Amino acid sequence: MQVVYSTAHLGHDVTHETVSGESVPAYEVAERAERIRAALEADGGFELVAPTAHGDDPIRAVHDPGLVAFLETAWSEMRRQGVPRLAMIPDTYPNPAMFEGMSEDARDRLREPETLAGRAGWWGLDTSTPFVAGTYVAARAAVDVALTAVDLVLGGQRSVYGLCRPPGHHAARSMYGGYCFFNNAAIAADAIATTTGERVAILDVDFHHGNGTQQIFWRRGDVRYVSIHGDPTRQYPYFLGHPDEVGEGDGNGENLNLPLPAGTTNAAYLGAVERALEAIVEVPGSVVVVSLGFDTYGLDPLGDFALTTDLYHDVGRLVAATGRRLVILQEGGYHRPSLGENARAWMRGVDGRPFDPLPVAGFTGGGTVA
Ligand code: SP5
Ligand code: ZN
Repeated sequence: MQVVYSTAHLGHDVTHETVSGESVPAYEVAERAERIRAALEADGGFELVAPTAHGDDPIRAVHDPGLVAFLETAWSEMRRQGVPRLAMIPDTYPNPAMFEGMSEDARDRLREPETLAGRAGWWGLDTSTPFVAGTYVAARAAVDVALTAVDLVLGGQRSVYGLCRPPGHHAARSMYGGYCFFNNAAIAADAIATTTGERVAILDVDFHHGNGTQQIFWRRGDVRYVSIHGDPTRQYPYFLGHPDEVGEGDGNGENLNLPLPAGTTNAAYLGAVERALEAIVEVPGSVVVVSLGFDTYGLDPLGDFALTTDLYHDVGRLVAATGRRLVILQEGGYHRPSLGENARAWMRGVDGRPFDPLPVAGFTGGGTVA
């Protein structure tokens, strides 16, 4: 299998994020992608490919030009405004209740502030997504990784893995957040739909609901979004990901959310995968985009499921068994020691190759570490 990878992600070298008002060591760090790259290289069955540049157009097809302009200029503007910080995290966000009672006209007159703190709050979702000097270049490279994976699949490859970092599925048309800046999977799916004229299905198996992807395709009938995730009643992104969110307009019935409880085991998870794949194969297209996260792993510090490495081999196999060509894009996964093996298991499953785990400590279920 070809794996698209760029060293540009290393420039998005965040050290801290803010969780519940407290500065903590960042979860979404460069080591994540490096662990996966190293494991796939050591496996020997994967070919690393560099991305090619795809320009702004595919990004603007999905994102608000204002968001693109903000992300492109934020760092130089921060320097110009003399903000003496290594990372930008806003503290004030426009809660919709702030505008309660205002007419649509009055709301249309709301505008982006000028100070960086205000602008970051205007475009951002949460305090866990710091912006540093190399963020924009890294986020652009992650889009190119996704679009290069699309090129390779449309060029005839059966399945290609885009090792995107930063991830993308929390980024909406006009919003960044959840460690995501541009929505790599949505940009890829839109590019596939535009290029092929076919319908596209997105399977999101990151632990978190992909609120950004859902938002982008909410009213579109040509892209179906199916997500398995921790129930938003207890987990980030908290406000979206419920089963009654089914899409509207042309997109009515094209959005499927499958939230799961804390402690979800391999067996229960496989049941949800089966339901999700039924919805995926209803879509009459040849390509499926996978938003892949390993934060469903039993030892993940952000997720609360109990999945094991072996399960990822099964899921990869089952997704490939749909017969669709796969553009597999990396999203989350924060238990760093297991990321390489989990990615290797998933991709070997897709390739129909057996998986022999390396003899390292890992989660084996039942709350034990073997
Ligand atoms: C791509 C992706 O997986 N983004 C996830 C963003 C999660 N943001 C952090 C939310 C904080 C949740 N509370 C932390 C509890 C740690 N024990
Ligand atoms: Zn996640």
